[in-house]
Amino acid sequence: MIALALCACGGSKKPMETPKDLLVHRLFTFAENGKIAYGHQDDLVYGHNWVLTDWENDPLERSDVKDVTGKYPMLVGFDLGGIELGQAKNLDGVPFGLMRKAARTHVERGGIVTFSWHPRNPLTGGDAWDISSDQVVKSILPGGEKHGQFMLWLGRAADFIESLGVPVIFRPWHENLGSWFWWGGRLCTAQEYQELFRMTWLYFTKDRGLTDIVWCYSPNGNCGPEAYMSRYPGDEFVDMLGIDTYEYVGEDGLEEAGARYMQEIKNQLTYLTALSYEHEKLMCLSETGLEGIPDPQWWTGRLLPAMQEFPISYVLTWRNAHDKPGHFYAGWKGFENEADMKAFSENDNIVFLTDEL
Ligand code: BMA
Repeated sequence: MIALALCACGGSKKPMETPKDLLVHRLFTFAENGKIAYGHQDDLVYGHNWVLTDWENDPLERSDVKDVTGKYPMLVGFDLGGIELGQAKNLDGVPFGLMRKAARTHVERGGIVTFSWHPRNPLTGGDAWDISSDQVVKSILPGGEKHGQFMLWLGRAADFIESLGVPVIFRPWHENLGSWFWWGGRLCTAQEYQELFRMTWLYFTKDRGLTDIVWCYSPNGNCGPEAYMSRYPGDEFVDMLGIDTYEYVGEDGLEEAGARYMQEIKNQLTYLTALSYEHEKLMCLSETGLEGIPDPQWWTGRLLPAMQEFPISYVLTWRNAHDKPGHFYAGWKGFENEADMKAFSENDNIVFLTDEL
């Protein structure tokens, strides 16, 4: 972990001083001590069977994760989808005002926030999953017909992040090896993808001076190191190597799905560990989960043993939707398999908000 120690102070000998330096150092310290912080998408803003209505006057003390484990997650993830159009709510109905309040509240409590972004398709007007054209990325790069409009979109995302006033982990253009988003593998060339990532970084960092951002590159998993690096934007633009990998239950059933998932996690984190040393980057399991958690020992029997040997700073499970009953990736009060998540939260190597390092 010596190599990572260098990156914790920006790869130079300058003292750690900025909010970003402190956040990087904190993330590094988890990994250095063999700990993994736990994160949950959209925690604090809604849960499996509740949603905040009068959020301006709410102390934001509700959390499915806290209901089950007694503790808030160390990280909370939010999604910016919709900010690009200046919408009041994101693509999952979360008011951006609430998101800002929740992010600040969580950081004040000692937590860490991370942002993903499912922006709409700037060429067709469809959503992030509109893959009807393979010209979208090209159209928003300099010289492209949608470049000007897209820079306005980047501007709105930057305005929001700036308005938070707290350091964040940002992982734009995620799951870019699959072809389900308009920036995906078959929808643009590697060079176009890299230009998009660098253009985003340059705009935020240089044009807007938003330097308290930890940039995470997070392709979807099920690939090898060559594929992972094939669209890597470059060391200058990335602080953290992430991977998004889910468990899917196929016709062969839960047992096989769990075994397959564990193997995939181990394979991916093995090469990611090597890459993180080589490139002096932090690493994380940026998204994971088993939808509906039908496996009563998923947390302690699958996730924990698959990831615990690797120096990832955090793992984040996806959201507990309030409007899609089976779409949840953390326990909730009354869920039949909730005890296993509580056991996971009591493991010495898993860090929730109030846990001591
Ligand atoms: C997906 C699902 C969708 C959601 C999107 C963005 O994985 O959870 O319901 O709209 O993420 O949060």
